[in-house]
Amino acid sequence: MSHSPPTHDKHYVEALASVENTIAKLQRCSTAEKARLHKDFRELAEMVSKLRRGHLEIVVFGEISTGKSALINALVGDAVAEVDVRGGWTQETWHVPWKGSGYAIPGFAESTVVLIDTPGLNEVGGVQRGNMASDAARKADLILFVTDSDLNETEHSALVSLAALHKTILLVLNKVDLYTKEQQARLVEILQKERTVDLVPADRIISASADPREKEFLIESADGSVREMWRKPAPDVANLKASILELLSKDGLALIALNAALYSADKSDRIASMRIELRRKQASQTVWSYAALKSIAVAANSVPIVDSVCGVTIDATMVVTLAHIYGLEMSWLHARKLVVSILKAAGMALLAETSVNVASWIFKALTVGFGTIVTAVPQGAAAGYGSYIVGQAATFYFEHGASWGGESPKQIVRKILEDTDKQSVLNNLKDEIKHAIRLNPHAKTPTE
Ligand SMILES: Nc1nc2c(ncn2[C@@H]2O[C@H](COP(=O)(O)OP(=O)(O)OP(=O)(O)O)[C@@H](O)[C@H]2O)c(=O)[nH]1
Ligand SMILES: [Mg+2]
Repeated sequence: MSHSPPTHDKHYVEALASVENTIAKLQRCSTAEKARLHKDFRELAEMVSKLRRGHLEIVVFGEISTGKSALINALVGDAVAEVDVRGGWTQETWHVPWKGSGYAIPGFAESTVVLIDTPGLNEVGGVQRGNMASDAARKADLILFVTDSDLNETEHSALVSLAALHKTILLVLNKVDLYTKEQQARLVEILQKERTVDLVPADRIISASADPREKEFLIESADGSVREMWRKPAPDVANLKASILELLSKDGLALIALNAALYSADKSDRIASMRIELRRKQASQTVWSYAALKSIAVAANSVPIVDSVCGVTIDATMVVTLAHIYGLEMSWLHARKLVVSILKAAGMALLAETSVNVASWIFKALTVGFGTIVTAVPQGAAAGYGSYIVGQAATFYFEHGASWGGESPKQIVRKILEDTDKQSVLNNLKDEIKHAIRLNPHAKTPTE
């Protein structure tokens, strides 16, 4: 099958490039990051394929039992979807090509319009299915938001979030056969003037009856006798179909381009924030385990802390590891310099924290329920605390692309010291030390 994407259309070309860029960004992620983002990766790949094939998705969305499935049947002109009075009937998102639409996206040799049926919102116990529906709506090029009455709270808030995503929405007031002409007009007016101001333009609120209830018809025979008969009127979705086609023929290509560009921007943000979160978590784990290691080493050797070679070695190794997490290469010498500059920036403040004299409160914190190792030498805890501060400062430095973010190291380190709750750091450190010792039963412990 040959497709010829509309390469002359600027927005289309830009949208395609933007999705492909986001995919490239994802490919540069670490293995751990990729594992977290595999769903996004699959969805972006689908988006590229959708753009290349000229695939336009209309998602039918709304509360349970508003007639979403019936609407698809009426538009397609065939009973393709199961319809039932029981709310929550549609359990899965599924799609059907809308061949009879007669619409082709300009610039494509072959394009498809698909209608996507979704499970209804607000189904009892259907949170997961509700999320499925919202996921589909987020990907939609066009949304048919179906209601059968005035909007309730759930519908209104769903509409607000879709509008916030800049989705193009047609609000369908279905089941109008159940209302008198006056009631219908009043409902449309309320929807237009009160419920959807700034959310859906007034001319995008459309009445329909996808599966009208049986009605009593009076049938007159040739002999003049009249009999009553119950019949189901034909569905009435003509206005809806006309509105959809008008919208598509005006903006079809722009819709898929806009949607793809927004989708990829959203994914790109998600990748960025997930990366920050994941790196922060890894960095924090690294800092804790090095701080524990430092405590144990210092306690075991009873060496002076701040200017001990052993101490700086551990901190510098921690810094090299942190640099690595942030995708930066750092020589050991460079790392050592950074450690020294952080310690210098901390100056008296950290020296005071780590001095033996003021370490008695640390001592107290660490004796509770814990044996020899750190209690014997309170410098151990103090040293661990120092490493923790160095680790925090180094994390800040790498998170800001190996810079102090326009501030002086002194300002940053001071701020970290101010914001740190010593007691909880020490409690945490105690747990880390226990954990480290449990993992390494051969760890040297000082004698009491
Ligand atoms: N009177 C009337 N009833 C309708 C209309 N459209 C749908 N219904 C009825 O409403 C009920 C629900 O229709 P569905 O199409 O299954 O509704 P849905 O929104 O897909 O429901 P879920 O899949 O459960 O979320 C069925 O009994 C339909 O016959 C309509 O235009 N008028
Ligand atoms: Mg349904």
